[in-house]
Amino acid sequence: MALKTILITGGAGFIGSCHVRMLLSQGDVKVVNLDNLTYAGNLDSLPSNDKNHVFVQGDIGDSELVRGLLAKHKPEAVINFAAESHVDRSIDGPIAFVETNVLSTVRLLKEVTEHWDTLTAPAKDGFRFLHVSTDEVYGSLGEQGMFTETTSYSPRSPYSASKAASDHFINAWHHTYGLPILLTNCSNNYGPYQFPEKLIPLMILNALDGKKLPLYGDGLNVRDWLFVQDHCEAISVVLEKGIVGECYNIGGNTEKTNREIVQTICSIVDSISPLANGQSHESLIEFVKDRPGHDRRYAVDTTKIRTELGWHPRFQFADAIHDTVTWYVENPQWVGRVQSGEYQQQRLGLGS
Ligand code: NAD
Ligand code: TDX
Repeated sequence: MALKTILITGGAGFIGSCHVRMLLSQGDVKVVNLDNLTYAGNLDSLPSNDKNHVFVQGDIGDSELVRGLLAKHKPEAVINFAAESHVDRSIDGPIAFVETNVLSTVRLLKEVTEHWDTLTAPAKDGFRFLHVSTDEVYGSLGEQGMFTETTSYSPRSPYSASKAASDHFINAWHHTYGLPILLTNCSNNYGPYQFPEKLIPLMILNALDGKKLPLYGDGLNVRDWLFVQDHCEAISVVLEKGIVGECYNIGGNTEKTNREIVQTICSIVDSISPLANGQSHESLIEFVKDRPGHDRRYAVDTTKIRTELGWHPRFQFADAIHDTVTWYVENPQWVGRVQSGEYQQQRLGLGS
């Protein structure tokens, strides 16, 4: 029987690579992985030799390339992970966020729609375009309440504004052209292979190196945390069972202040690699200038995906954060190549 083919975009990034590894481990899916290898893309996070994995270095906004890939591989689904994803970078340089998260995403949508238009039943009916988005599009919460799928969009950073724009285009493409879309809005992910600009891997690696642990503002901003494997499983469930045109919130029901997160990481690192002076790694915490426009709290109501699609997270925070810290300790080669910048030689065609 022919394998199912899925076009994954951004599959060399943190969540996309987890999804690619998960699909390949199932053995019954061919993955075409389109990623232009920005600083966030890393081929070290992917299997180097799997016959069901076709890696293509390229931009989702390269219409000719995307057209050719769709015609050649005829995927049953496209999952769009490709994006500029870091809020701090969006504050320093918003244009790249508009270029990728809005313009290139719309170019991708246009090519996918033209391809879908050429299909006939049953391939046309079964086709899906799943866009991976974030809870940040809903804005910021006070001490109470949670985001539901009907919460109005109120993005407040250049990153979340660009993701909100892409979500609107995804919905518009469904309503205007009939493209069978699915949309997911997920909370903060953590786990292995995350680039150390994000809170959790940054704090793990700084603690292990005995460096300062910079907490923005008072450290009391709240995020809901989900282990990356849970997110990828939720995406597969939405792809398989989600109703076309619908949006599904995904989250871990694990609200933590940033300070709690860092304290947890410190106590794990204390047990693995104690500081020479006998103090806890918490002594390395430093309160620094707040992020401009820093959203105070995110919390996600996941009733819809739980009750309608039967998904729920499998991983407990206490176990998964411990395993995440251990992963960074046990993978010095991945970490070292990221820290030295060597991993980027791949995209320059200099490495193997
Ligand atoms: P990431 O930054 O780790 O990876 C993004 C990947 O996309 C990289 O491999 C990069 O090379 C690639 N890419 C960027 N621009 C591209 C382009 N124009 N063409 C092709 N490839 C391109 O991001 P991530 O954390 O894995 O996030 C993946 C998706 O999930 C994003 O859409 C993000 O908005 C969303 N999301 C992330 C989180 C989180 O906590 N990390 C939470 C919810 C939603
Ligand atoms: O050094 C730091 N110190 C600090 O206090 C960093 C990098 C972050 N923080 C704070 C800011 C946030 O309140 O920690 C929290 C998490 O920060 P990030 O890891 O940058 O994530 P966030 O801004 O919440 O956005 C993330 O989750 C939602 C992802 O980057 C997005 O792609 C996703 O959509």
